Formats: sequence, structure tokens, C-alpha cells
Amino acid sequence: MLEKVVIANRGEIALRVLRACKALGIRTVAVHSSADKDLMHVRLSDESVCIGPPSSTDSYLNIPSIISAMEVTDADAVHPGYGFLSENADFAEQVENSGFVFIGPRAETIRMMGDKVSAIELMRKAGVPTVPGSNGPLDDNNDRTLALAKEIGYPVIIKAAAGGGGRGMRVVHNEAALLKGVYVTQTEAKSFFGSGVVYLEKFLENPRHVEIQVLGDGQGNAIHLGDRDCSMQRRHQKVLEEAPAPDIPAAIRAEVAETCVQACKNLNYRGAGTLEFLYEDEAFYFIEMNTRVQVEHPVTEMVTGIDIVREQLLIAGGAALSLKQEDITITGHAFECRINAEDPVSFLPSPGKVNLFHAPGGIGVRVDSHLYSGYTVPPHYDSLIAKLICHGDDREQALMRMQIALDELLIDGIKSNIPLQRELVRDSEFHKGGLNIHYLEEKLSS
Ligand code: MV4
Repeated sequence: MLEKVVIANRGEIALRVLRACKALGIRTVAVHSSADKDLMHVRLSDESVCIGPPSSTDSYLNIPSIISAMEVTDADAVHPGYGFLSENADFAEQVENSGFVFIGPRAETIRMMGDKVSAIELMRKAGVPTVPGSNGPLDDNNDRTLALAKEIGYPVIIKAAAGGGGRGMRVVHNEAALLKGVYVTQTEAKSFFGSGVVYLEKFLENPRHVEIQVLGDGQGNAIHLGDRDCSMQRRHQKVLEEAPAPDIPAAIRAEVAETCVQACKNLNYRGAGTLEFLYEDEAFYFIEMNTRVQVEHPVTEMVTGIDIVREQLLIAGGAALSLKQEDITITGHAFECRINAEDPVSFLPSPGKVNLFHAPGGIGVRVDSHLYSGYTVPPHYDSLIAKLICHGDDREQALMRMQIALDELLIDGIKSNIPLQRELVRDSEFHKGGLNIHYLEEKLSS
């Protein structure tokens, strides 16, 4: 069992990790930038270490500073949260080489999933459904590339193997544009990611974004915790998520989740992970795997009753999974609204002092936030300031609770996207469920 954990993150997720540590009797060390000394989790942790100036590059992304903080505080392990170093294989490797535990998968697993070509190949071999495509990197044989795209059928999408999350991709609608598109994507990929490796997939025009939460213990055991629908997004930033994904035939849902578990067993996966899929016309297509805890993990926690961060800590401490697949049941429905400090019209960040913060409450209402009245949101980081999560017996009840909770939520002093969230949870199309990844952007532009 872990005794002392360094929390190498900030904001709501740092507080979320702190709570899980406390519940297990694990001591905590908050490492923070000089701009973050007033964060709530810094105040609540057993110890804190300032690791650098406000700029993330010099603090939350500074590997030697974080490892030094682990040494001086005699910690056992580091929890990376999401973002920052959470999917950095070199960080995981250096942590383990320094004799500490990285709370997450082995470095080699992170590295493998960071290469989308190898991730897709591994999943395909485990029986996970993937998008029809090149099944490997494109080579410099243009005739072969042209033949491949013709066989797949246009439109196709060219993706960088080192990309992901919407970076380094290009859609091509016809043969005339293919080779130029491949060349430009390769060139961009080389300059963004240091690798020009690209691959080809059939471009799905109107998919939903559905993902499956998994847990593995690195000792041969793996389970899934069901699915989430994250289709409500703007410019690759998720806005609202829900669990379970609505309107998916039970047999299709169960089958894809089974293949995910099989893949995790094949990998001997350790920790929490998410397999991302596109879902269109009652079919799932794997696109990438995240090897971290995700922002939207609470919707899964609300419908399963399982504390995912607690499971991460137990697994990292060397415990075998105590949960069995047959213990996992999905109860009711949950939504998460991401609350960002941003202008509701221009979407530009809106940092500054929070004069008044009032969190909603009531049955089925959860607020994951580091905000308090008087807190100043610094300009240096991501604009996520709160997550409002509502659970109900069914989708409509959860949505009703979300409407009420959003009306209770008060954040004075800075601008936020609360008005947008209030509108979305009353949108009649949204109430029907199962909207695709383009819906929100189309609604916002009309
Ligand atoms: C796609 C796709 C359509 N067809 N792949 C964007 C983020 C990255 N994770 C993968 N992405 C996409 N891959 C094929 N073959 C459409 C997207 C996509 C998208 C996916 C999920 C959520 C939002 C999105 C917004 C635009 C495009």
C-alpha cells in the first residue's frame, strides 16, 4: 500500500486525487507553481513544495523538479492527473528509474498508445473493431497510397501517428487531393511531433464519440466500467459528457466492451484507461486509447458507484483488482457539465478574481471544483474551473437535476460558459439523445 503520494497537477483534479488519498489514509504532497500557492488542495495537503514559476513548462512539466520533490519529501508515488505529464512515457520511465511508483500504466504501454498506428494494430489483433484504413503507416509508394484510398473509398482522413486529440489530421475528399494532403500532413506532423509518420482511415461523416472506461491491475486482471458519450464538443474540447451513451443496442454495447477487456488482458494493462471510439450506424470503430484518468471520469463513477481514483491508487500500491466484471452494474444515468472561465460569446479565457462562488446541492448532485469565494483564477493554465455532475434514475431525471443545479451555481467576478450549459440542457434535440460530434458547433453557429 502507498504511504505518501505527490500530486503532480493542479485545480479540480489535484483536489479529486487528494480526497481519494485521504480516504485511503495516504499522506499527500502538493507540488505547485508559484502562481498556485492559494489552491485549495495545497491548503488541504499534508505537505507542499513549490516547483517553479507560473509557466507550466517550468513547473508542472518540469520532470527533474517533480522527481526532486518526491526525493525531498520521501514520497512513494506520483499521481499525474490528466494533461501535463500524465501521458508522458519519459516521465513515467524516469519516475520508475528513480525508484518511485508512477500511478498509471508502465512507460512502455504509454509509449505504445502514444503511437496511434501501434495502438490500432494492437487493438485490431485483440478483436477490437477499428476504422477501415491503411492498417499501418503510409510509405513513399504513391501508387500504393492511391490504390489504398480508392479501396477504402473517399472521403478519407490522414492522421499523424504521433497526433491524437484532433491534432495532425486532414480530410481528403477525392483522389486529386490525396497525395498533396499526405505530403502536407507528413510535413506538419514532422514539425509538430518530430515524426512524419501518417496513416489513412475512412472518414466517418457523422459519428458520435463514445468511449469505454477500463481498469487493469498489471497482474492479468481487467474489467470495464461501461461507456460514456462525449459527442458534445467544440473545437475538440468536450463540453458535456454522459454515461451511459444513449440509444446503443445492448448486444452491440456489451460486445465492444468485452473486446476492450480482452485487449487490456492481452496488454496486461495496469491502471485506469479509456478506449475512444467513433460510433456510427450501430457500429463502433476504435480510434485511440488514453492511458490517464479523464476529466469526465465522474459520470462513470456516478453510474457504477466505483471510485476510479481510489482504484488507481490501490493498483499502484500493488493490489490485485478486487472488483470482478459481474460486480459492475450500471445504475441510472449521469451528466457532467464542464464549467470554464471563458467568455460565453467569444470563448476567450476569462481569468480573474471570483468574488462569490456558490455550489449547488441536493440528491444526485456532485461538484468537483477547487473554487472558493475570493480565489483568483490564474491566466496561465486551462480554463476548467468546475465540473457539475448530476445523477438520476434515468436520463430525464438526471437532466432535470442538471437544469436545477446549473441555475443554483453562482460564479461572480469572472465570465463563464454557464449560460451555454443552461441552454444546452434545455435543448429539445439534446433531450432526444444520441446527437453526433457536429451538433454543438452547428447549434452555436446558427
Ligand atoms: C475521425 C473522424 C472521422 N473519421 N476519424 C478528432 C479527434 C481525434 N481523437 C480523432 N478525431 C476524429 N477522427 C475518422 N476516421 C472524426 C474525428 C473528429 C472528432 C472525433 C471525436 C470528437 C470530436 C471530433 C471532432 C471532429 C473530428
